[in-house]
Amino acid sequence: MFRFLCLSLIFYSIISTTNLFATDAKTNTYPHPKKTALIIVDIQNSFCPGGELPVTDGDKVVPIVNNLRDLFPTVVLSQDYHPRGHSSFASSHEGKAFFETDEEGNVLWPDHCVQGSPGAEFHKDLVRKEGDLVIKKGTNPKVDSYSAFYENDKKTPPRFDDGKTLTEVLRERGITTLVLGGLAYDFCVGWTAEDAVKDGFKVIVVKDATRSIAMPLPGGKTTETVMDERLAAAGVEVITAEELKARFAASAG
Ligand code: VGL
Ligand code: ZN
Repeated sequence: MFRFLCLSLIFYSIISTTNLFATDAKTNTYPHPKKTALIIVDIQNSFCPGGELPVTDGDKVVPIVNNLRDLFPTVVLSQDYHPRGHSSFASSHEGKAFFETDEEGNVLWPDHCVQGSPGAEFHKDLVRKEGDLVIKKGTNPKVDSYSAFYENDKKTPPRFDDGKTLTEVLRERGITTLVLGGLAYDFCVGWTAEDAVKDGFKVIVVKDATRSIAMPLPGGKTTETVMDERLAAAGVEVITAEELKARFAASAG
């Protein structure tokens, strides 16, 4: 009997240690889903087919993002929200066409996401729920903001109506990891991902939940291939929606 008890104890310890290790391995390869937030970047009419700055197949990300959102207790939507006559619009610069750059090298765009216009609204099929956080950006007439964390001056954060920054709100909720999708990969998604890394978050971009503007650059590169390189250098993981789901399944419970 004593022998049996001892053996059971040994077995029990082996099993529980193995389990412990398994749990550790899982939490190491994937942080807890409860500490992970989804950031849906700029899925607005201006960036979808028919909009003023359409991203090819921009609307195709809508069902993919809709399908992912229930994995996350915190969902943030960023909204590009420019005042009329914004400095990032080519129309505000005499003699400039869109996709050219201004005197400081900033890319100039067609008028888009103008406050109060249909272009600024989220795509009609994008699922939104009570409790979603909406962060508006690009509201400063003089400075553009590709990122939802910092304007293009790299220091002024866009703020929620209560004055808090996105980083503050995410930290309050104990969020350590961010999953990003939306438009456009090579501008607002990519810049948001880079700033999130700077503020200490682990960042995953779901590539098939994004589309790129893909402006051609000298040397055969595009703004998309350059962003691939930038995100790799920043330590951002770029994976597919299927891969993300598999990881969540593996780390659940
Ligand atoms: C964006 C250009 C200008 C974007 C926003 O959401 O990627 N791109 N404003
Ligand atoms: Zn914009």
